[in-house]
Amino acid sequence: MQIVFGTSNHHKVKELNGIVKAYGIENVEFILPPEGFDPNETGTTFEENSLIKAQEASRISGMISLADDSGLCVEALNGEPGIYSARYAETPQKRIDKLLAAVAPYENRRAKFICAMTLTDKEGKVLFADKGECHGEIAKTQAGTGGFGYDPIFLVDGKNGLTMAELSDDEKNKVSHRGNALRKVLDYISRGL
Ligand code: ITT
Repeated sequence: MQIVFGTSNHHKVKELNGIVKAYGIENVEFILPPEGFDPNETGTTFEENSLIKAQEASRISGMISLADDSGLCVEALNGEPGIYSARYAETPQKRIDKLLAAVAPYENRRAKFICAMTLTDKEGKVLFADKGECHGEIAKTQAGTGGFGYDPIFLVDGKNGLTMAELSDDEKNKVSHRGNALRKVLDYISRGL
């Protein structure tokens, strides 16, 4: 079964397919939305934005669709950048630099990645929604080249001081917010759509 994944971020699709493979479900393939996918992310929560993206993907493809809305929430910054993680600064490196500067005055560097996922049918009706989290701390300096986004400055709990960007793709998928969310979606799909 092909499911449209409503995103413009190719890193997410690559991760998704790795998570599906490790999960071992057969006949599920995530494909990119048709050209023209341009959702208006006007929601005020991860859940709302994942619903907006999934419904837009269903609308333009006429197929069952999944979408995620994700981001990094930093305790000392009252949960920022949160749903604005992709819009926090112009480029990935500028976003990292801005976040390191913002957290610098604080001793508390606790943070978590959140990923909300929504699965919609071909008419855009919600079939399933849930979320995944990944807990850790903001590093003092960036390290690693894997993953994307804020991975080089996120120290994953239980990984001996390694950043998310220093983990292999499979290791990241096992502990990541996206892996934790997608496995719940795959559990739902396994029970029969
Ligand atoms: P789509 O909306 O098209 O899916 P996007 O990248 O704009 O792509 P989001 O609105 O969900 O997606 O924003 C997520 C941002 O949060 C992303 O651009 C990263 O900056 C950050 N982020 C999310 N998941 C991440 C991960 O696994 N590792 C590092 N940063 C992540």
